[in-house]
Amino acid sequence: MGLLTYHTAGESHGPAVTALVNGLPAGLELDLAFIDGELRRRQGGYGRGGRQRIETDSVTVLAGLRGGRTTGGPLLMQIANRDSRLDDPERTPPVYRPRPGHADLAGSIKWLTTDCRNALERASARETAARTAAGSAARCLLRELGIESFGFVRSLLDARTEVEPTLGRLRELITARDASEVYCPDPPVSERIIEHIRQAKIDRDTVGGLAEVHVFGLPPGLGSCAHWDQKLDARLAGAVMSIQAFKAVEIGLGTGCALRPGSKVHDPIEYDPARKDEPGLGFVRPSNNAGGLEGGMTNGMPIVVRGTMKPISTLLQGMPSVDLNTRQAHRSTYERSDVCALPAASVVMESVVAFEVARALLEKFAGDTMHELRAAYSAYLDLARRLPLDEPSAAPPPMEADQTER
Ligand code: EPS
Repeated sequence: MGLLTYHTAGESHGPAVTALVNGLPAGLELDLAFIDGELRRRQGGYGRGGRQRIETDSVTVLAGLRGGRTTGGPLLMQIANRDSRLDDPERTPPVYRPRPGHADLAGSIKWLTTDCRNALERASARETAARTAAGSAARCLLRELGIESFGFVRSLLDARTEVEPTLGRLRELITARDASEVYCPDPPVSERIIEHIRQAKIDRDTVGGLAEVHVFGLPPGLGSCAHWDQKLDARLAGAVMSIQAFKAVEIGLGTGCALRPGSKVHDPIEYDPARKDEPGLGFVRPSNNAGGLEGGMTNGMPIVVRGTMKPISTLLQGMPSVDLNTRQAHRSTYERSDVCALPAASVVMESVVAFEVARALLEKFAGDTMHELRAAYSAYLDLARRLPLDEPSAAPPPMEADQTER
């Protein structure tokens, strides 16, 4: 069985966007209602523009599924674009005045044209519908092993929730988040976020913010410290940074690590025998500044990832720019867009994070079928609980009085 990978194809105003997922084990029950539910969540959120009143995203599986279960072959999912008009020059004209912040300028020059259309169609966040489908399929796999995720909006401008998600409160938090028009599980903060978005719309401006994802129920040891490209924190950072309009990624305390000494950053290690049957094997940490990742590996605590989304680059008022044909100063072209897509981006972020976690899981417990995956996973946890396995003595040598840890 190969590595778990996915690729997307499709233009924003082409006939469809697609996701091709390779490497899912056979026998995974794909919850299509769940995937469609996530697609609908991605379409929502206060601050979206007119496009989402046209689209009703739903996945059509074209390959890799039989009787509701994966076959082991490539899984091809398609989401139709109702606003399909790529080859209609009247409704989808060339764009010669690049929007600062969008892919327009760099993309048109890259492909040696003054028309930004091809680049912007592919760079468009419409593509994140396909990523959400792929990530939600990965979440179906994670759920089989009791691994759950929670994505939400942490802040927008000065409105910030201090809520700290825990596995015990997961259902309650999901209900609160889903009752919020901006996917923030804190009603007073939610109201302030909506007010900021409303004001940005009045100002013909846009706003971004922070989205956050927590992943619960992980065993220690996913990812690897053995080589840089196997480090799960690096892969998560790459996946989150690849989401349209994301400009920064933090794990756990993140940039806050620079402001504290080590004793206030590192999470003490404790052992609670009552929790040895949990995926964390009983190793508990009173804090989680590491965001569940040490040495590029999961440590048994929840993964915590935060991403910074910049404000959408299509401003109703335009921005100073240059016409690529005349090289004369001209305000950038306005294309119908969103005032804020941060709530939607929190759904996309949950998807891309889940995909990387599923990938790391399948790297460690590779198998052609779900049977093999479940067996390998539980065999690993059994072995880890029985540590030490074959070391000559479990008792550590006595420490010299002057011996200090290096
Ligand atoms: C986007 C521009 C808008 C957004 C789009 C991303 O599209 P349109 O020009 O068709 O109004 O709606 O996002 C989506 C279509 C989506 O489904 O998220 C852009 O320029 O990136």
